[in-house]
Amino acid sequence: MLIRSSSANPILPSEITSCELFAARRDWLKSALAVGGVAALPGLAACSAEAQGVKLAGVKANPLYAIADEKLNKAEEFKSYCNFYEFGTDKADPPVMAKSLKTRPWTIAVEGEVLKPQVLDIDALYKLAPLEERVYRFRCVEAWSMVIPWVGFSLSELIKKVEPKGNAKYIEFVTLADKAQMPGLRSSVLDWPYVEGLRMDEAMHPLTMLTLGAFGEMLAPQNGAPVRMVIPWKYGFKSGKSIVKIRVVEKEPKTAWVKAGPGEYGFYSNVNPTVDHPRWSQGSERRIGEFSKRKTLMFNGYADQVASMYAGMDLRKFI
Ligand SMILES: Nc1nc2c(c(=O)[nH]1)N[C@H]1C(S)=C(S)[C@@H](COP(=O)(O)O)O[C@H]1N2
Ligand SMILES: [Mo]
Repeated sequence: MLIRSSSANPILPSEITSCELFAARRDWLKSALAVGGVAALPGLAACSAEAQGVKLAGVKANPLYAIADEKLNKAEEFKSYCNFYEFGTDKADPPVMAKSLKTRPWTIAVEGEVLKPQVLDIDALYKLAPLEERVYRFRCVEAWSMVIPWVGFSLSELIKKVEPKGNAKYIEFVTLADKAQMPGLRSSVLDWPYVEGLRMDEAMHPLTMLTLGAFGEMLAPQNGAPVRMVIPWKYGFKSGKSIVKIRVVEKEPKTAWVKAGPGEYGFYSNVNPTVDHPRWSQGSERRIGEFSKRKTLMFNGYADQVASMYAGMDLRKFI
């Protein structure tokens, strides 16, 4: 089991959440130190709390989701090898281009076929349910993978609160599309905003995680600050980053990747080593940091927990 001392250096996100506050501290530090040495201070380059690597307090490791015999990736690997097309299509773009993403104020609207629609402030989201650390395998369709200690809680905690109506069949995640902050939106590689979705039973599955942090810290901007999805048995692109809206809907959402390449991507996108992507064999994967390849597991190793949701479905057809 993974033991992580998250009570060391406990800073509540609500204590340091605004760019203004950072600016004020910076100015104070500058004058306190007078000229010299200011550039070496942490936290001067960027604006958002997340960019500073703020530690999360009160996070408990959930032993149900530990992975016994696979090593965690390094935080540096996770933070430097990223897919976040709003900040550029190269893996090295988001760590640089997302630095100044403004993550406060930030709200997340939960609406649609629900009895109690809500607009939640990001800091209220931190208090919605106890923060858990869960170690999940994460598999990108481009056949690389990592093992990440995520911090957050089951999405079902939030969905329960809005009370879906009887006709609620799917959930749609809409992520930030702000031209002023996201240079990647100038490209038409995807139809913005980046939209992803899940069937209701998938959304309510305990593994499906609303994620606020990783490696004991708030999510870095390039990893989807301030809030993203993580669905460990599906390809990485289902895990939308920097979410602003969750819609509960009746019909299967049109997702950004299905619109961009219906011949390459499907709505379900379950990790499946027996069905290849036209451009990447899905039978094996390269774990970032390892040299030789390893075999990809059905449902990314989560078959015991999730396979029953797809009983009777032809997974060659419903990709
Ligand atoms: N908004 C948004 N979310 C996104 C993406 C994106 O381009 N935009 N890329 C997806 C893809 S393809 C992957 S593999 C994961 C990568 O997450 P990571 O960079 O934090 O490892 O984010 C997913 N979420
Ligand atoms: Mo991906």
